[in-house]
Amino acid sequence: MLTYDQVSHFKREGFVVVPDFFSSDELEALRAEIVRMHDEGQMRNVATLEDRKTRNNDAQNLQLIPLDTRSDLFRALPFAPKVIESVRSLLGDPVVKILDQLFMKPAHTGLPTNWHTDNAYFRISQPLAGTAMWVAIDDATRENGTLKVIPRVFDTRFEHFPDPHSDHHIRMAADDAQAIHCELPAGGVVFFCYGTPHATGPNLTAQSRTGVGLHFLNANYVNREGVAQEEINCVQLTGADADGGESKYGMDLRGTWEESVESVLRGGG
Ligand SMILES: O=C(O)CCC(=O)C(=O)O
Repeated sequence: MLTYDQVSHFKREGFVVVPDFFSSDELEALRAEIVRMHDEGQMRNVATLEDRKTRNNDAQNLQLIPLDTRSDLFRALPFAPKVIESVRSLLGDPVVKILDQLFMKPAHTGLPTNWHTDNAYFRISQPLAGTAMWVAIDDATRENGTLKVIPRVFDTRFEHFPDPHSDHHIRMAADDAQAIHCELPAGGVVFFCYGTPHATGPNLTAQSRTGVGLHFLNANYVNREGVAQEEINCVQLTGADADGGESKYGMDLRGTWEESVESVLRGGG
């Protein structure tokens, strides 16, 4: 799925933007599931006042984690052949999916997510051995708080502090002037490695904006590295232990992505 140049860009810069990753049908199905989960009240406002406890009722940073237990479509997503092929070309075999979540910023009141690296959570020794795949569910612009990244610094270890405006996020100091704003159309994705500092801005527009984040890791870094097993949701995607999710979900999800998309589009969930 990814070209040689895209893979080289990821390894050199610590991220790569792929603007046309998901088709309009796939995007419509993902959106339908997000609307359903939102309407069911499943999302949580993680934004707080400075005490990190009192809920911020005026502004929101909505987060939902995990997704695979709430939606058959999201459970099938990591098994989409283009997702598997992309992450194995970035990380090398064998690859696992360790986490999935979404971030919704409501119109006008959507708050930023502050600068951090995913490796501050996962703590692996080779920051290029893991990648996030951030999916733009809506056209992602500077005005609605698209993802921004700082290139080429993924080997640096940054000190992180509790984010005073969130009940669990952490943040680091970063120079916004170095940021690349990844503006991309809905259906596009950004792959960025665990060492890459990233953040998102506030949503100043009249439409809500959602990003979905999936995290992948070269399986050689699971267990012997800092990834906390209780925090993650490991599914082996490639290599000798890959079973299509059978051991975790009780069914083999390989080859089911297109069918799952069609099922949601037909209204079957
Ligand atoms: O989409 C967002 O608002 C936050 C994304 C993010 O911080 C992440 O994927 O780690």
